[in-house]
Amino acid sequence: APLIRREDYSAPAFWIKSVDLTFDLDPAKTLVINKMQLERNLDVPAQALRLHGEDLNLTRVLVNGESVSFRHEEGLLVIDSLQGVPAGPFTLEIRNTCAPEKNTHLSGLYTSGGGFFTQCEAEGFRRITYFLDRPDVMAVYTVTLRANKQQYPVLLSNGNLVEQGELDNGRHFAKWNDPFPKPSYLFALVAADLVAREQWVTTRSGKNHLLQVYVRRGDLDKTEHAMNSLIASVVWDEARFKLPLDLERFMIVAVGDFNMGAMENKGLNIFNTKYVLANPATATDSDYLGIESVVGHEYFHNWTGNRITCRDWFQLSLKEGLTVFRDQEFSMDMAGSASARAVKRIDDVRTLRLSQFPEDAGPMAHPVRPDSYVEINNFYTATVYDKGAEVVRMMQTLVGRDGFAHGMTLYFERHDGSAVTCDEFAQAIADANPQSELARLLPQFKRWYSQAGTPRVTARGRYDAPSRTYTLLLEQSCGSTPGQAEKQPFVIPIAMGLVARDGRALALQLEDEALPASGAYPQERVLVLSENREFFTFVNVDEEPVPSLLRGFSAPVTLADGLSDNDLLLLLQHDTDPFNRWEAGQRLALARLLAAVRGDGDLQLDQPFIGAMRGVLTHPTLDAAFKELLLSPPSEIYIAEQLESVDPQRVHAAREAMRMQLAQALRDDWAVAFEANQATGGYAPDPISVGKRGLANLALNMLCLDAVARGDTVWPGRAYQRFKDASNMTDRQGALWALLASHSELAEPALARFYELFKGEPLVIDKWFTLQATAPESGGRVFARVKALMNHPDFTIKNPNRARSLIAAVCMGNPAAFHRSDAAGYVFWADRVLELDGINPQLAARMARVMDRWSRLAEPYRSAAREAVSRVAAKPDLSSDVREIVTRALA
Ligand code: HT7
Ligand code: ZN
Repeated sequence: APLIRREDYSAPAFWIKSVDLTFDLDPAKTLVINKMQLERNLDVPAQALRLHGEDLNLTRVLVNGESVSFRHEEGLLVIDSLQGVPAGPFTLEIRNTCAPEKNTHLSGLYTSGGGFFTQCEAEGFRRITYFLDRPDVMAVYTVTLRANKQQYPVLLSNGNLVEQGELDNGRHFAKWNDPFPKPSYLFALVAADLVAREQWVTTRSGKNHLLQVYVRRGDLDKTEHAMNSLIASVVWDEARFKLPLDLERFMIVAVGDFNMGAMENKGLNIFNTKYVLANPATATDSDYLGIESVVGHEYFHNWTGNRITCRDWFQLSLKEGLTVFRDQEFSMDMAGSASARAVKRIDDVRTLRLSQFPEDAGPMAHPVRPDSYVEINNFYTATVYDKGAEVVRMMQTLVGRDGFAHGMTLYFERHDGSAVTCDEFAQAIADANPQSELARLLPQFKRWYSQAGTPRVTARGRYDAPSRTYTLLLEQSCGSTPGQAEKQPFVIPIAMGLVARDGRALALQLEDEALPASGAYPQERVLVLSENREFFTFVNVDEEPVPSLLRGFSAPVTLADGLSDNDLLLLLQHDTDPFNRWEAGQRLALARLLAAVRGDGDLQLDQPFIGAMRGVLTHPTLDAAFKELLLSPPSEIYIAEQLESVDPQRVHAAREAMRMQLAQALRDDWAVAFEANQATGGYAPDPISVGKRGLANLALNMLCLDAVARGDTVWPGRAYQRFKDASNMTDRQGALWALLASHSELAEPALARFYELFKGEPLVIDKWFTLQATAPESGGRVFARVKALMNHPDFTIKNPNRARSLIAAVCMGNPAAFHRSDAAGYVFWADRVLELDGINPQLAARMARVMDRWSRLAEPYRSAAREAVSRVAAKPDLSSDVREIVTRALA
């Protein structure tokens, strides 16, 4: 497959103004009648009409009702006679068939659980009918669905239902019209036997809207949280950004077979069941939070993505980075308290560091706005989504929250209804804030869109007692990434404060700075680093401070500030910024873990560290959720990222040793914390209750770890009892995990009981597979279990959730089980990628990314890993999806 380059963009030769689609739905052979109104684009030279099409059977082509000759050319249908047609509209009618039940790619029109569903982003519409399947071609759609009424009583498409009725032979039809011009990737249809939870809402303008959540019969009791999240999203977008719901009807449909999380089709969002279905018995707190954020994300796309869309797929972050930023802000606003907001921010930063930082340092590194791709599906990445969101967040930091909201308003004034680029977004935010640092530095700021790699910021402070000045030297650099050897300096906003030895926050007066109107110098400010090296001098500083830099993780960079253990202990105790407080604790833990891994492997925790952790656990006022974050050591993946050469077994051993020592040293405190954090009353996923359940589960885990090591059966017994009696999935799963993670012999009966209880609940059975695949490895038992589970009657590689629950879980979520000195993990990985490639190339390519960082492994892992990647690459008929990943990995 060819490399597609951003610089080669050219406008389409034709516009499709409207399209009238009729579907005769049949799993084996669906007929699609596609009547389009087209016009030549007079701004570009006259060309033949080239329509995209993939895996289709073409039966008829008529131009203005007359048959024309056509030819096929590598995934295109070419009509030469349309070159230079006169200006003005003409009609093109195409008839084709496709085979939904054979569509295992889950892109285009496919069947799942006896119904029909679509997934068109990025290029799935061309698997339904011939079209200009590119986001800058926006058309008005009218859609008629015809299907057997008994099997498919619900017939849905985008927009408004304009007509429905009966047909012969037990069939019926529904006709939908979407008045908003949209790109083909936002088209959707659903035909299935579903039921809906419905809710009418009245928005600020006084308009009534019908919200619907469609699920399979029997799942209605799991839709309340999704509906509440949708209502909250509608309210939030109107309140925070003045963006109202523009549709009479907004539908969410859940489907069990889905490649990603969800899809923002106009007015008809299609969701992976994982992000819709929840009740206290089946879903954990983290599932509840995931649903809120994904429902919000897809809803927010209605403006940032649908009303204003991307000119081309290189601009994907225009909608994805911005919408992730919006869903993060939504979740933070929903969380409420400062502490709960910080917990959410820490969670988001952890995700970024676990997936985006490694991506930016590996063979798949690419700018937020990529320059080229072979397969666009491979670029729905952590960089485009999560780093893209950080870029938007930095803009907000530079122009302020109100300034950013004004920028958004200008963006919609300028571009509503069109397909634009990242440049246009950044320009609108800057133009709405002409006095801002963003406006002053805009061309340079946009390097965040064009340069890949994670910048490294080095900070050195010098206190001069005689002059009472503190000078901070900030320097930046960024390593080379594929195709980008040299980097120009970025614009890096660094939120910061200075902390005195007694924990006070000091006033921050920069040299030559006049007293602000407020009458006091601030205790927190944002320094903007835009050169390779810059000095910032603070005056009237009475004592040598400890700098607290990059507060709230104000830029997606790594920071080397040279702080000592004592400095970090001070920040852990006193920093007014909760993010940096957490960061200080993580850095103290990380330093000890890295010393053990790099040294002789031995980890002996020191009293100052244990004392600090005890201080956190027993702190009288810290929120439970925050304590849990502070007391959880950095993950094995994050530890590995800090190393030049990675031995995953040593990393695992060091982290397990830290967990064990914290379990033993704080035994009594864990017991107190467990008892003190029992959430009372009925289940609610509010931040306080979530925090309590999280800390109680961590405490139980530590108590079991310590007990099993001592041969004590009391805590494992209590955990088993709790597992049996739990009234919600968070507690049940937490207790089961405590047994698994401590290698208790009660883990087996608990697992068996869990399966029996939930064998009819696919999403819970996914958890059952994942728990077993991610349990701490010991002596190869976890890996052996995973291989055995591949033959479990409930396992199928064809369902993406199930495949992820076992294969991705062990390969990505359990480094010590996966990276084996006998290479069996890599052989397993290669076999699965090759197997999946024949079924679902998108999913196979995602699994293939497991090996992105193979070249950093220590021997013998490194050679064995390369061999496995080479074996995949050697398959002659590999999909272009997987080929792009493994080719880059081996480059
Ligand atoms: N915009 C949606 C992307 C998506 C997708 C992309 C490729 C293949 C399958 C897909 N399913 C959904 C999801 C989102 O970011 O909201
Ligand atoms: Zn999105």
